[in-house]
Amino acid sequence: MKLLGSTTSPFVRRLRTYLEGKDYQFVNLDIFAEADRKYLTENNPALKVPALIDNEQCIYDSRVIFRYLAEKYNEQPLSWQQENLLTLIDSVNDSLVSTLILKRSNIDTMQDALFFNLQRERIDTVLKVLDDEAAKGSFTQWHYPSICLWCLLDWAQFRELTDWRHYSHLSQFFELNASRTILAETDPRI
Ligand SMILES: N[C@@H](CCC(=O)N[C@@H](CS)C(=O)NCC(=O)O)C(=O)O
Repeated sequence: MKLLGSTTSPFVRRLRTYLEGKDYQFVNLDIFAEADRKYLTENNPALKVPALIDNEQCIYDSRVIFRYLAEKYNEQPLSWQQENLLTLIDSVNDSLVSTLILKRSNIDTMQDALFFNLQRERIDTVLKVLDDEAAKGSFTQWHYPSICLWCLLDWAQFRELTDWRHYSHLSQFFELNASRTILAETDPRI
């Protein structure tokens, strides 16, 4: 089994973290370089990472890949509440990925314009909800939604995209899990 990704993608890191101890090969791509882009196109025409190749089966999108892996390893599917948490986490992740790409396109992402205002509003609203969920104990266990949340927070910090440190429950959740070995092994800074 091969996981196509990059070391910096939070969507890939969540799966590498989930796959800790499992037998698979991580294929590290430079998704904006021509040669790797060709390989990525052949395996995921949506041109995004992650993608998973398991024998003849190729799966795109971290969410679908997680579903595939949970079934493969006979693990419990996520509850509807966890699916919703994942949707919230992904919504911030997607807004921040767009923000990063716009910044790299030399666009002022702090400007007062509809698209940018919508992203900022979503990010603030969702982080507040996730902070409340952390306070209620939704991320007490180290399950897939917790992994996804941790990878999002660390990536937002790494890329300096949004400051979430004033959310005390998110900060506490982050610190509590920061010493996990797999998170050091998948640190995008190394
Ligand atoms: N919904 C996708 C999102 C994946 C995604 O946005 N990946 C980013 C890297 S963090 C990417 O490949 N971006 C390339 C692009 O947008 O062109 C998933 O969950 O796998």
